[in-house]
Amino acid sequence: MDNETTAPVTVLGLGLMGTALARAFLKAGHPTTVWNRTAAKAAPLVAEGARLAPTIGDALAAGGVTIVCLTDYSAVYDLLDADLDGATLVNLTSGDSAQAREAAEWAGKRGARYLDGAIMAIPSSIGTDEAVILLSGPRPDFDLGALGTVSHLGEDPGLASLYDVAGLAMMWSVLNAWLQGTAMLKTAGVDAATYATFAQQIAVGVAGWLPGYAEQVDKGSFPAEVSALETDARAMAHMVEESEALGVNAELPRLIKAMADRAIEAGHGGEQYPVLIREFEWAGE
Ligand code: FVH
Repeated sequence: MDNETTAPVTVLGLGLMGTALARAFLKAGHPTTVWNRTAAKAAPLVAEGARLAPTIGDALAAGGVTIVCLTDYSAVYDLLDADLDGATLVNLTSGDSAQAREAAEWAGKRGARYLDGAIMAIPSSIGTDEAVILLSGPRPDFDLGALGTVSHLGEDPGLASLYDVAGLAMMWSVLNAWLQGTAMLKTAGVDAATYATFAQQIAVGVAGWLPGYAEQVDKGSFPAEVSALETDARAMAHMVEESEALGVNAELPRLIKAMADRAIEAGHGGEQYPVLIREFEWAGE
């Protein structure tokens, strides 16, 4: 084993996720110290070779990187209201970007090096390549590869949380679109599994458009190379009318069309779909 693999780590918080993180470190050969408010939860990990820190002070003194994985940021502040001088904290507790930046400042004042992070995975996938772990803050000089696919996104500690919610927007939008189509097709006796195969093809196809569309957004120029927004809006009208006629929920189709209609009213009907970025940047009244 090389030095990086055997670097000591400490995990604070042994809920479902913290336990999975500690187990992945143990499996990869890291000397692993654990601490949990309810100490009994540490027993299985201790049986697997983890060292139980009797107090939070002992846990912080154990050396190496300290991973924090608690319910929320207020639990983090409650727990770490101590001298953190010399500690390296990686806070994988879920929160928003403002909370992450605030926690970075708070930890810095107490002498800790602080990275914020987001886990885009479920406990059972931790330790596999499928587990996506996002980090932001100072560039890490340690290796968390035992946990999954780890990416450092930049120095701004809020970035990991921002990517997290951006990823969730992607995930729930795709799932809602699929459920809309499923509800429509069910009225004709098509089951969800049959439509899922077709929906997957569409999702993969649309995902392939992203790099080209991103170029248009970054340039702020939206020539209609494939289809003009006003052409798309006519197809959207069919989607709304069909949903209403079938008696399925038409909220999502109406929202999609309303955004396009606003852009068309603002004079963008001859441009391509990504011109709608302006509708998303607009914060409302
Ligand atoms: N589980 C998942 O699939 C998701 C995936 C995406 C990211 N999340 C985030 O991970 C954080 C922890 O989630 P979790 O699933 O491990 O949550 P629980 O099993 O409920 O464990 C919570 C741990 O937090 C400890 N805790 C809570 N409050 C305090 C406090 N004031 N002081 C000290 N520890 C505290 C709790 O301790 P105990 O109840 O066992 O004594 C657990 O160790 C979370 O941010 C997810 O959004 C997981």
